[in-house]
Amino acid sequence: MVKLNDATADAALRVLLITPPSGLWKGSIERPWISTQPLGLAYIAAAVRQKHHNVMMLDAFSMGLSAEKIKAAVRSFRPQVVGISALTPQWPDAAAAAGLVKDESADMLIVAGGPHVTALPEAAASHPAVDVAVVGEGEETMQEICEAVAVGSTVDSIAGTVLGSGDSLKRNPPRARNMDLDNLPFPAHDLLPKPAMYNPYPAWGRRGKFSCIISGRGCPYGCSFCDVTTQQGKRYRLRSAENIVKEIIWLNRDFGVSMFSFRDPSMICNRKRLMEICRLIKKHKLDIAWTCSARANEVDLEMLIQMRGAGCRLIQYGIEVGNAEMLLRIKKITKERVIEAVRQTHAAGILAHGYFLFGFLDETRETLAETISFAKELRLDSAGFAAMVPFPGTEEFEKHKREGLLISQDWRDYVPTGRPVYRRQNITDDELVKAIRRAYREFYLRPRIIATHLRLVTNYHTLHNYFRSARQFLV
Ligand code: B12
Repeated sequence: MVKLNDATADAALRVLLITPPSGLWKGSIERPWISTQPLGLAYIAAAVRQKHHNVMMLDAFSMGLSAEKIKAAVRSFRPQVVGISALTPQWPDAAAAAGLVKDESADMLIVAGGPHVTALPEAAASHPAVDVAVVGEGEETMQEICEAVAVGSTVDSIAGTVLGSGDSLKRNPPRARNMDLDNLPFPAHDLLPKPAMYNPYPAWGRRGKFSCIISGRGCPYGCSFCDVTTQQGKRYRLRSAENIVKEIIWLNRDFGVSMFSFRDPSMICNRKRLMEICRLIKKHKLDIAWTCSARANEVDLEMLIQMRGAGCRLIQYGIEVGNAEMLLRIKKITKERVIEAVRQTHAAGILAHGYFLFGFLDETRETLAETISFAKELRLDSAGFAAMVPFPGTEEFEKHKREGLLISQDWRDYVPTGRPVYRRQNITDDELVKAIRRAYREFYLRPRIIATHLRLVTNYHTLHNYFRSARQFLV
């Protein structure tokens, strides 16, 4: 039974929330060159604070904090509960952070959460330094965990958690999804580093402070390589336009943020709400710029014109592949529709970015070449090319596991630029890596693209990021 000592009973708790720094597992920290606010953890912070606990956040990932700095924070804040968030490649660092915190005091309750923990909660719970693994969206679960600790009762039976290991493993019933996202407090931006610390996506063409924002949760598409559906379910749960614009106004007035990145899979999925968001941004005369992701089948010219009028600068389309049959299977969309969406995006004065993935199971040399040609033919302004990684929690992971194709379950390798984690049927690892480099070279080393990007370099960070990208992908 997991229970803290009774000294904490009935008191407001001190709760520390951490994103693990990259490289903690090996003792040498690397600060990421693109970073954004960890909104999930900031939502947890806001929910816990709503219950009158004292919360400290350490975005050790974005800040590249050392083990010593984390230990120092633990010693001075003396938390009773520590929450650690992890994406799949961050799990070894999250586990190292849990161990490091536990070494400071065995009395602290260590709670792990986030996409990796949601996909593989039993493995997370089995780690010796982890007391509780939280599955899925964690606001209410974390509130209940803190409540139990505060009154000195057990945390063993809280919905949405997994505890213990081996024969003592306990999987509690899942937590019902929150259907009214407007009721959630806004993410605790005041507990995060200042917006200027974060380095957003480079191709903006605007100077200013930046923040991410989430307009809803869930995604009905269930793409085989994406784990948002596992995390958040198939049904769209949307915040209202008023609630979203209220958060934008708060971030704009109190934090000076003027660049926003909507990070849900598709914030344009509901046309009526999108139009209302655009109307409210204009009504409040907000001088902001924003980007969002979208599916090519969801846009039309009228909608795009309204979006541009409300400050939309860039749309990131998940296009993935260039072979017509694969595209239909993976994204349920035709090449013609994608071409039309990019044309309409430009007609409305918005930049178009395309994401492409290489290395699906039936990928061949020919389909790799088709993806590169399609990316160029589309007249996109920028593009990202990456190896498809079968993240736990996705259909691709299950398929590769079933067919015995996974060659690594070392989660550090699960990054699009990492060592190959699975065997492909028709192409070698070398062919895959070469195709990605070729894609970057052929896409970016064209006069039109170079001219576009020279116009978008507005500050030192952007320039620095271009150099980093060029070194990584072109050289
Ligand atoms: C912004 C973002 C990033 C940012 C910031 C990540 C962060 N820590 O928030 C950055 C740029 C760093 C990033 C990087 C990567 N990302 Co990313 N990212 C996202 C994105 C678009 C939004 C995240 C978000 O704000 N979600 C909304 C909030 C509300 O949800 P949440 O973060 O999951 O948090 C909730 C729960 O997970 C839980 N929770 C989270 N933490 C904790 C902690 C505790 C203690 C508890 C109790 C609960 C809890 O409660 C939260 C609130 O409900 C998501 C897609 C998505 N829409 O979610 C992908 C996503 C999280 N990323 C993903 C991936 C694959 C990556 C990369 C590995 C690859 C890449 N895309 O380059 C890298 C990893 C970098 C590295 N070296 O570690 C995958 C995760 C898959 C997986 N199993 O890990 C996602 C789901 C995208 C996808 N389509 O599959 N990413």
